[in-house]
Amino acid sequence: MNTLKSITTKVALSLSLVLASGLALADELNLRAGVTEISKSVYDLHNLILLICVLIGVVVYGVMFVSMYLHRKSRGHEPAQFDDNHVLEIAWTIIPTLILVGMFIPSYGVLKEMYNTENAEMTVEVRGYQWKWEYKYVDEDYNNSFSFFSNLATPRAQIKNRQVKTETYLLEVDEPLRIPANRKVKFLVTAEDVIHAWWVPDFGIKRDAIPGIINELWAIVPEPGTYRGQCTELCGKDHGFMPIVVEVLPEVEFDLWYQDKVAEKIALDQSKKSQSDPEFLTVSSGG
Ligand SMILES: [Cu+2]
Repeated sequence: MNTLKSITTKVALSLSLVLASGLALADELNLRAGVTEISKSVYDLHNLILLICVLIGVVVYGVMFVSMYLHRKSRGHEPAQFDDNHVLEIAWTIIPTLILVGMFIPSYGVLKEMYNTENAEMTVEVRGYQWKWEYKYVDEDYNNSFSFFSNLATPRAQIKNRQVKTETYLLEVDEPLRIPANRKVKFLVTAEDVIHAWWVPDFGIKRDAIPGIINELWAIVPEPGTYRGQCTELCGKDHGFMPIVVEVLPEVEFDLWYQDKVAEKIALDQSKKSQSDPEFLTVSSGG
């Protein structure tokens, strides 16, 4: 009796271990849930559709293998001779249609929300270049809009294998895109030279950056932090060297940074103007 008990315990333990490692692997291979409402709805939708597909697979292949096994030749089974069966034909037309409609309804809701860029509180133009990104903050007063490039900052020694590669290898930039937490930010995605694609997995957003076309995206990120992404359209030899880093700042901190950037931009414009326009120089030095 004790032996049976110990065997049962061992089997139960091994089964739960297999199940746990299977779940861990599935979690690792699965889509990530991300941090925004949209990325979470995409994740839930993905799980739901995957579950429906797996169930359909189990039922269809189950019926197929069971009927092949039960009606095999060695059992002396005679093949059926009927031509058509209206009940079956109607059933295999209506059931998949209902399943598709059932998948369409939740998908449509998420897609519609993903494309809803209305009521954004700020706008950033994202422009892809071979091989870097440019971010332009479109200010209400257009003259105060400022922009900067975001270049790969991974040391060359790491790329050339002369230094140990860090965890964020090829995912570091000199100046990240900064956005505020809890505010709806609209991104206008385009490109200067060839087609790129802007993707931040944790935000659940990704759009092609196409020269001459502006694609819209949006995100509300609830948690401050650093989020990383990559260009996802093969755009040339350095395609793997144009990462995306988004630093989400608490609102107050962001506003201070934004004001500094605008002030810097105004100062730069004035110094440019004073260099190229002697009259401006006279007026400003006279005043
Ligand atoms: Cu690329």
